[in-house]
Amino acid sequence: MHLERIDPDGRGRFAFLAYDQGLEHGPEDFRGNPEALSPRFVLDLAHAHGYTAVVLQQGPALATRDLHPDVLRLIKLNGKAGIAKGDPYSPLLCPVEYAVKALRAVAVGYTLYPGSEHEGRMFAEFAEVVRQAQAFGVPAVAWVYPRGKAVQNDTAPEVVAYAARIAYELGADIAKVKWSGTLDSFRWVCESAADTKVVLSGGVLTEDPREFLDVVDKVMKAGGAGVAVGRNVWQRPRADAAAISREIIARVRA
Ligand code: FBP
Repeated sequence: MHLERIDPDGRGRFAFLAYDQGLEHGPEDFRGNPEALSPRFVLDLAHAHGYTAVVLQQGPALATRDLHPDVLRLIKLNGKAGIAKGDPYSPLLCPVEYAVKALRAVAVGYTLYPGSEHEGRMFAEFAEVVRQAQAFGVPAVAWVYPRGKAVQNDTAPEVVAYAARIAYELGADIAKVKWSGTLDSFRWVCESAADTKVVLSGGVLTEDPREFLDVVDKVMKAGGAGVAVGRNVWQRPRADAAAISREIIARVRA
């Protein structure tokens, strides 16, 4: 029931435009396309191309509260900067209630780092986010990124499949995971998530957009539910960002 707002046709296909990298990676990510320093750039794209929702932290969500009211918002509830090294912990920064009532969230997101020595705190916080999200009738999306000194290879198929399964076990509606390298292995990732829908995490900008679109094709063939992409869209100048957006949406909606 609570997926309705972000899945009006009930097909279980999603194209999220992720814009939380300003916190996670810092302004370096915007250097190649300074227009993207403002969230207006991604909101314009989402408005023009029909992304399912944009992913925003509290600050950009507040700053753009009245911009493009038709564009749905997935509010990222936790986050951390990329400055400290070591096993990551990403604390809850925004409660579900505030996201829904003040920031117009139609979905909420939380990043888990399985393998980190702090995984237990994040699992517990996310489990509570799921319960709150159920109470407010919004879907909970888990970014699941195995990370920390215990994790040798975060894109190995068995590691990505485990990430997808963790999302299911904790009650996520949607899991956002990294590409596991092949169509067959990603099929196993999607199967491992059982009833939780799996979307691809975009990753670093590929110079040739066809390289990224080829991965999107494989994800959809493998049973993926779509993408949550950021840099591969908004690190391109406006015309190129529009062009790749059309291609992404066409593949996800096909
Ligand atoms: P991209 O499409 O730009 O890779 O964004 C996906 C994302 O999950 C963002 O939502 C998040 O800010 C970032 O990647 C985290 O990246 P990292 O894997 O470097 O922590």
